[in-house]
Amino acid sequence: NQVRVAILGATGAVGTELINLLIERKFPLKDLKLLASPRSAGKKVTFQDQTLEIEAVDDNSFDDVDIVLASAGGSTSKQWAEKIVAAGAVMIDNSSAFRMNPDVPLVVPEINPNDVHNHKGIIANPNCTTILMGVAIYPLHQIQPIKRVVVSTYQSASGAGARAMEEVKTQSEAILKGENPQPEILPYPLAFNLFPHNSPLMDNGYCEEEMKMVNETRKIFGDDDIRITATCVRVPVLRAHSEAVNIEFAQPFPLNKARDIIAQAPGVKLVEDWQNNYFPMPMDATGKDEVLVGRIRQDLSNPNSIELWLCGDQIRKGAALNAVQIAELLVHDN
Ligand code: A2P
Ligand code: 11C
Repeated sequence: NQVRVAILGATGAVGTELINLLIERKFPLKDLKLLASPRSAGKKVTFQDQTLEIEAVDDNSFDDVDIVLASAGGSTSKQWAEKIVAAGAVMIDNSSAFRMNPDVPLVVPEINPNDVHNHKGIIANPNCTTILMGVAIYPLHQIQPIKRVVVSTYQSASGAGARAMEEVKTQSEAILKGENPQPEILPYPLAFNLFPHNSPLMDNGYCEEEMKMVNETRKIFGDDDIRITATCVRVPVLRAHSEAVNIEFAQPFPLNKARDIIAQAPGVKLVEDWQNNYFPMPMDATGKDEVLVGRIRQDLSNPNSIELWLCGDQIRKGAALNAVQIAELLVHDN
């Protein structure tokens, strides 16, 4: 059961991690094709003992491919989706282009694995902040339905791509030298700073990133009644996102029970050392598969609510790992 895979956006932050994960998880690869823009054509990528050349995506790129892992932005996904599906491949799309399309399953394997069966050629990978929160709170929702979530995010530069990560590094060095660097990728300086998320603002006062957390969580959970409000913020961290989550139920949720459930939940690791005030940190979540969850505590202002804090690698579980897990579900089911 060997699979021919193409990565669209192979030179990007997520694309690079997709290559690593396919190798690391021993995905049954028959062939791996690395696609990007014409800017990258001919560049070489070395992993383990293999060297592959990046190809510029074109009309024939998908003719001999079974699964396309796409992470090259929404407009590139929209541009190629029809060609990918017409070629008979399944597109696992990391962009937001098709997530809310009713014909496109939106999948987090720990939450709604069976939804992969309902695809018509495209399966969407949710937004990173949505995935990380969903993996942590869905096990609680299964025991006692969640009524309302209030979430604040602390999002790393990686969510804006490899070039944004580079910008934070060079900007930090420049500021330490006393210079005043101008941002080129992100809208404002992120080094030694933070700002509300850089996605477009909507008429309701929320930005797109915040509304993704609302709408995508409802779709993945299959529950349109959950009320969610989010504040998303970009912080000068390289590649793991953090979130403060307040979760309200219809009745009190016993803390010990919540802690036991989180400790056993798939894709989650409980990280709590109350004596030493040690809880999840983006530095510790970087490179890890699990979402780290801790500081589970009673909300003093509401007997029916609990608070928790989480960190997860935005590029791995927030993007590439979730996409590879979806591909694994497809392969195992065939
Ligand atoms: P390239 O490096 O050739 O520009 P990131 O999210 O880290 O910024 O990465 C974006 C990825 O999407 C890169 O691999 C980039 O390739 C790819 N990409 C961007 N625009 C296009 C396009 N028009 N066609 C194909 N790939 C694209
Ligand atoms: C961020 N979550 O951290 C975003 C990036 O819909 O996939 C990815 C946006 C998306 O900025």
